[in-house]
Amino acid sequence: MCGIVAAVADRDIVPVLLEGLRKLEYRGYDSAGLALIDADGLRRLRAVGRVSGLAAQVEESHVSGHIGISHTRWATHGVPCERNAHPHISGGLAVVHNGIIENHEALRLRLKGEGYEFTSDTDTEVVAHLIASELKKTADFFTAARTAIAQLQGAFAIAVLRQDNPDRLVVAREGAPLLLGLAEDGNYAASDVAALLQVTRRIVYLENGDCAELTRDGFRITRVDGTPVERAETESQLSADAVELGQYRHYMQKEIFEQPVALSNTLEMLGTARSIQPGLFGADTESLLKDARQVLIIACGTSYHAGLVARYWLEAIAGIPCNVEVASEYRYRESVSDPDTLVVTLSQSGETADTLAALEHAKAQGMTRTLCICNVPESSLVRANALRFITRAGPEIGVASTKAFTTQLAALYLLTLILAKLRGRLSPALEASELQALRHLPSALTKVLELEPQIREWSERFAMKQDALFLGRGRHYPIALEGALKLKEITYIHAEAYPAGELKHGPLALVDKEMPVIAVAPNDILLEKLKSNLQEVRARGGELYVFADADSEMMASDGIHLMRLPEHYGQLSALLHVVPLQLLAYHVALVRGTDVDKPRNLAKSVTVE
Ligand code: HGA
Repeated sequence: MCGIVAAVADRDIVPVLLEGLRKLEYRGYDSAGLALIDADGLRRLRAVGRVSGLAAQVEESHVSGHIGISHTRWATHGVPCERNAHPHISGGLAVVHNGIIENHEALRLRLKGEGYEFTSDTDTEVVAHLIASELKKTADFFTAARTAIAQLQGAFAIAVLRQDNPDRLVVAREGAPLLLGLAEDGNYAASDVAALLQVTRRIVYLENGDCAELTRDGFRITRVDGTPVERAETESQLSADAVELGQYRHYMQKEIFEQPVALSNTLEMLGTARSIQPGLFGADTESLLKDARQVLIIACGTSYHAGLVARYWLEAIAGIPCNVEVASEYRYRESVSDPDTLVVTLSQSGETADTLAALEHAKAQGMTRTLCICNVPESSLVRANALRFITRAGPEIGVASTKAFTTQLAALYLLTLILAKLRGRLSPALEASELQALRHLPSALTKVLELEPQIREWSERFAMKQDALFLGRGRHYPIALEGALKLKEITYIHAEAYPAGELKHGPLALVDKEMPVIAVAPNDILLEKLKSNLQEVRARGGELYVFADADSEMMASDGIHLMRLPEHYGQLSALLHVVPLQLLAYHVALVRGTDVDKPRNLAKSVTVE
């Protein structure tokens, strides 16, 4: 989603701003802009579309400067167009903003009453006018900005520049990520470390409610009321390597094929051990998990589906009750809390606004046994949890999540084994064989990827369809959900998933010869039941595409297409069965010619509510 990069330094900061924005491009955005101060005063450039369009404008207008702010926008308020692109200006000041100002309507009314004219439909513009209005009461830029920010409701990260103070930037954070980067030649701020690794690894993470003033030689942080606070400086360990596509056509394809490596990296710490160390999740794992009476998993989108799979494992293997909640629902629901709940938050980026807020909500209810599974080590989520497991999938660029999902599942399986062990439900022999099964996953998954040519063939038949139905049972029902989500996200085909047993309670009415039905059919105890469900589809003329195991007793026949996964994988088969569904969505998208890595309307890390 939106990105912010800001700089005050001895060098020309324009190349730094542009490079920083490029590093954030994969998150998805619709327009880009920057503002800086040069000899002529405040300058602003904005472009709809890619950062390259903004870079072309920069080249044409030859702008340069030592202080500037920049932004990639993913519209929430007002259509994507140049007028709504950030920065927004009021008098001699410019503002960029990530997030949503919830009380923007009331503020807009008030500011209009004061005579301010609005030129955009965004919520952000009120921030610019509000600071300008506060500057009528005090000459101090930082004080005026803080006083304005104190009046904002909602979630935001903000950077402000003022012509009359050409040596300083003001930034603030409340519910959206923002950090400072400290360098020899100046100071920087951004919504993501990746944008600043080009200039520094010395990072100071702001906390919610922090405001900061940056100059070329230093910075100070206060709470919004002006009380000074200290925040620790850390050395970022993230890799600055550009994420290259290599032999692949799209990041999503690359990330699907990276899954065996991503899984071996994630599971590397298991080594050849026959028993699992609870410390994998942090030093206090044992004390926080031992007496937990239930598990509450909170997540959004694909991560939510990983949570749904884990529920089957946690209850069946560890014998612990488990609930899985969509973060945006949980955070506003009046729920019954139990302090002995282990709260597990899942997020690829660790910046998902709803998941972060839901975690805070859980903590406020007195639930302090918190654990996150996340793919970005230095993210807000990782810092907010008592325990953490970092999946080592590597940067995931494609908006449709793939390798983050399978590595989350591997981490959730480890969590299941640890809980089972702490609860006396894992014999040493079972523990050793489960660990062996995990270690074998990368090679099992490599074999599944060999199905790609057959899947490519199937994809031709889906490309002209308007709808698709996905069916699964048990822990493969969430895999059906994930398959439907992948298809929706990147092909724009309407897809729904059902537990196969629900078919005759409604969705069977949709089935006719135009409706492809995709079934996840591993060889488990529900296979016979599923086969009956599939017959019900076939009897109504529905065309079936079945992903079975090598040893499933199923035959292809008229209207039933069958593809066999190379081996049957017990509890872990969900990790394998999702892969052909990812590949199916990818190949259907290729046939339909959609923008695979940046599907319309979507963004990578969902940092707004
Ligand atoms: N609400 C602002 C910023 C949106 C945003 O943060 N997107 O990720 C706007 O619509 O411009």
